[in-house]
Amino acid sequence: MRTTILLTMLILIVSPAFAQKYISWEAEDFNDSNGTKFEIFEVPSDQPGNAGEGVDDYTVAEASGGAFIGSANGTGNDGGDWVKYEFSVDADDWHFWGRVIAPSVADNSAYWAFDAADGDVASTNNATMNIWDFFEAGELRVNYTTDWVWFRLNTRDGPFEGTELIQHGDDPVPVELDAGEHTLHIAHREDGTYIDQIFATTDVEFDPNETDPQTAVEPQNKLTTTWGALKGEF
Ligand SMILES: [Ca+2]
Ligand SMILES: [Ca+2]
Ligand SMILES: [Ca+2]
Ligand SMILES: [Ca+2]
Repeated sequence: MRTTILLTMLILIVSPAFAQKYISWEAEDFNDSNGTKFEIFEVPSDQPGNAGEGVDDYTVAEASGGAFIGSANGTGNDGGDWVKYEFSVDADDWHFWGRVIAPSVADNSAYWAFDAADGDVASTNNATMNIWDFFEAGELRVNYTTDWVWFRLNTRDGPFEGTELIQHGDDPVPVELDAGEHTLHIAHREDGTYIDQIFATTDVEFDPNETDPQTAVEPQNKLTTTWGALKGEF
């Protein structure tokens, strides 16, 4: 009887871990790149601020995997440089997030595209490419910080009909992906913008600013831990 109760509790505890799906990778672990504007920085990393925007020079003390990508202020905007990630998912609606440092309105965006041909990737907003803004809307600019923040993937005008993405709305629009292999290109837009990690989940409610995705992407470890603890009870 006690075993049945414990097993029922166990199922209730671990079920959400199996119902949810997650993927994540380090921004510095790109599969391919073009150009030289995206650098890999290892922490601690001193970065120039943006005097025109009131951002003092600062040090990035921490990053997942010990490194992140971006371009220091002074590198110049746009340029067509890009990094590419190859990944594989189940068919589903995926909510993408990025762990980003965006300290001012002049250091807070990148371009992106899913499943684009390398030759179509450019530093421009067109039918293929999108702008990913970080605290761009006027009312959000009070949030500028040199600390890492998780941002939902968003776009100013969308590449896919019907999938306008909302940055901070109550009803965020996911990216609908078929089963199998996909690519994500991130192309250079504003210097002084840094990316540490990319994370995606099918759970619309999941907020990586509240729960470290590292705990979510390793449900196997959590299950092992739970079983180990329960064995002690028996
Ligand atoms: Ca901007
Ligand atoms: Ca800049
Ligand atoms: Ca576009
Ligand atoms: Ca990283």
